[in-house]
Amino acid sequence: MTALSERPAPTAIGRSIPRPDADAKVRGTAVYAVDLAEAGLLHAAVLRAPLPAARITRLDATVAATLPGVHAVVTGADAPARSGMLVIKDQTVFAIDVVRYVGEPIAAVAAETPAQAAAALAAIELELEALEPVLDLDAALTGRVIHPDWAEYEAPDGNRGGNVAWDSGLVKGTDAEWEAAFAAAHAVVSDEFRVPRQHQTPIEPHACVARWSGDRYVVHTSTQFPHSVRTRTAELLGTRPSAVRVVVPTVGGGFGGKLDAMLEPIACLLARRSGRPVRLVNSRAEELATAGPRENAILRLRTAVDAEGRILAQEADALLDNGANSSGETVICGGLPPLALGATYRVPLARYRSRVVYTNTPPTAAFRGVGGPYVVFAQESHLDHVAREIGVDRRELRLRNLLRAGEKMINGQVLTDAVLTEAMESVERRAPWARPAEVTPGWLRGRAVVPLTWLTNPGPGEASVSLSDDGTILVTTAATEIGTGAVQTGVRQIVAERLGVPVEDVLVSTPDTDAGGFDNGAQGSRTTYGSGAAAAEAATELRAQILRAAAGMLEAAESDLEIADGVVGVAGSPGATVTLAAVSASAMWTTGPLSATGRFVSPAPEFDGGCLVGALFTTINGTSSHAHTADVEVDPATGEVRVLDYTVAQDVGRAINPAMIRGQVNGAVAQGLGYALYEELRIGADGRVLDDSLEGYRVPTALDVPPIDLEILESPGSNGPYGVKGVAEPPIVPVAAVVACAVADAIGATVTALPLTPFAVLAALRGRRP
Ligand code: SMO
Repeated sequence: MTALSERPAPTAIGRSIPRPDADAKVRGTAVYAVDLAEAGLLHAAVLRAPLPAARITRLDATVAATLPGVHAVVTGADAPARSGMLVIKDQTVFAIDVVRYVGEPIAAVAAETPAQAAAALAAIELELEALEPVLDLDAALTGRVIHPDWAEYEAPDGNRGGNVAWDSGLVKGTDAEWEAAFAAAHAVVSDEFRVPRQHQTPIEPHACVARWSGDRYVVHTSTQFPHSVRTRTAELLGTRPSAVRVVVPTVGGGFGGKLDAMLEPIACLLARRSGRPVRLVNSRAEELATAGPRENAILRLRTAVDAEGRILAQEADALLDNGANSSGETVICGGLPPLALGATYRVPLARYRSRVVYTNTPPTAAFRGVGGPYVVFAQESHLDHVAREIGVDRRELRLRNLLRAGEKMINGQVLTDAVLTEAMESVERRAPWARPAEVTPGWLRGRAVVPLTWLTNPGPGEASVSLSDDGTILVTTAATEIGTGAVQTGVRQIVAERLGVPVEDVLVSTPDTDAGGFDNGAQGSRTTYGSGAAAAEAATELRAQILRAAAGMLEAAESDLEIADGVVGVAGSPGATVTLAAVSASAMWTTGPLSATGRFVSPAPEFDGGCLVGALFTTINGTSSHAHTADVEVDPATGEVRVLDYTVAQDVGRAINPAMIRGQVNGAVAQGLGYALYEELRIGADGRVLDDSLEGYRVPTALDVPPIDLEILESPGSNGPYGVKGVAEPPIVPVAAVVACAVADAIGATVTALPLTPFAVLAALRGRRP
């Protein structure tokens, strides 16, 4: 492993080239899905459920359909098929017979103007008979069953039943070992943690324009994962995936919230029914109320340690809120808590359980880091509690339990490429644990340090690379640039490096499921890694084709050729060159156009399947190492928390574009501070999401973010192109843990809930130990 600054001079790799899409975004000329318009466009609106649990006793749209300007009205009768995100098919486009959350679509209309659409919605006759809503996670375990037909839904074999959508776990060690560990323990510590929902809050809400082309649906939409939208839209509309074409304009952010089909099936139905293009855009209130946030959760932890603070055994019980159906990734990510609890620290014996539970609340979904931010918040706050109980230094306790490269993680998988101790040393050099702190008079000061192992999504991808007649390179892929720079810099720089062309000469297609092959989407930091690997393989093959063609033109051996700056030359013969444009022209009428396709999927690492019980998430792919540290101060009079400085060491495998990495770390820390201090998507006692605007739902601004110091570490991973690992997702994961542990240090009491609003801090201060 080397620090970035020690590496030799870079080529296309390791250069902080500016993003080609930045200028249009900053000037406001980029075209997003919300901006799309076309001739004959109709405006759609969705009638949403006003109650969290009810029977639909009457639904009549006869009058609505006759109103001026109205071209189509659709309800559940028009879309009876069931789907779900990868696992349990418990979702329909519209509520059928039963309403399960406030905001659930019941009907939709398309009209000439938004006002006419609104008038038509108002004219739909809807009568509901209220049912007792199940809103609380603990209560859901024994409450009214939200999906009485759960056993009939299509789903893989697994432990589920009643309001438990999915029950999985991890058991390591025999009962005898377990009892012996607790009997021999120096201390046993228990805690319970509760976290609220966090909304992704992309600047661009969900938005799409759909057309019926006569035999297929064509939908332009704001998504992170066009092939997911294609498959899920098709399933919900009862057709085959190839009957849906998904095209993605500029995307105004996703953060995990745009992995699923949401508005697309509705817009497609209306487009087919009306024969006109249909635009459907969430208002900010609809976005907050219905676009799946990070799930709220409860985590209960109990840990046995020896006198030095070494973990002997750990028990965890996690309850994750699925909301009313499995349209988001919460079920599949329900297997994450057991893995995340044992990927950073050595846990010799474990009894971990994770249940994803139905409630009468809006379905939850993926958000950057999925369950990681709260699992790590709970684990780290709990370990600090352990350290205080037994009188061991909190940093020292972490170092004693930290996994080293070559050791096995909780699932029996060997932790390769790990530099956890180096990450801890990096933040120690930059912000020493024992450094003196200047305390503002009257304020309390606290400090925390958190190490982390995180993963990279292993999913498949395909990319094609072709040589154009002007010597430029076109990458055709469904990989989607959602604002991280992963496509516009990461993939382009990798291809430029492989082919010896300037980065400006690598162009990337618009994501379109008709053009690019399958791509697993912009999720889990996989774009530069997985889509980049597919593009790198294609570029390697194209390079061989170019050299073959150029060898004939230059009458030289292929092995003597090199490509630099878009020119093929013979090593040692400065005059013998041919441009890529000339190679293209020559190849055109001899071999045909030059192009190649590459593909990638990360092979599953070996793990101990025997310890996992019903888990859908089994391995920890493409591991990267991290350490974060920060100082906070707390005003004991008002409960205000100030984060004073923040230091990150992040192992990126190989830094393709350091400036983009810095941007992702800054953004992730900011988003993590929001989760730690401000953000809570509140649901009222009536099941309604209370936060209906960004005035009420508070995300951090530039004024809330302290200086962030970053050291980029490079410990190349075995699978990624040039050794890259996932970069953009992991830096949000430890942030709430760091802030909560630092606040706990400042106030002398364990923090057991987020966010740390002034009220929460004052309440914690009142409970503080003497
Ligand atoms: S939550 Mo992300 O889009 O892997």
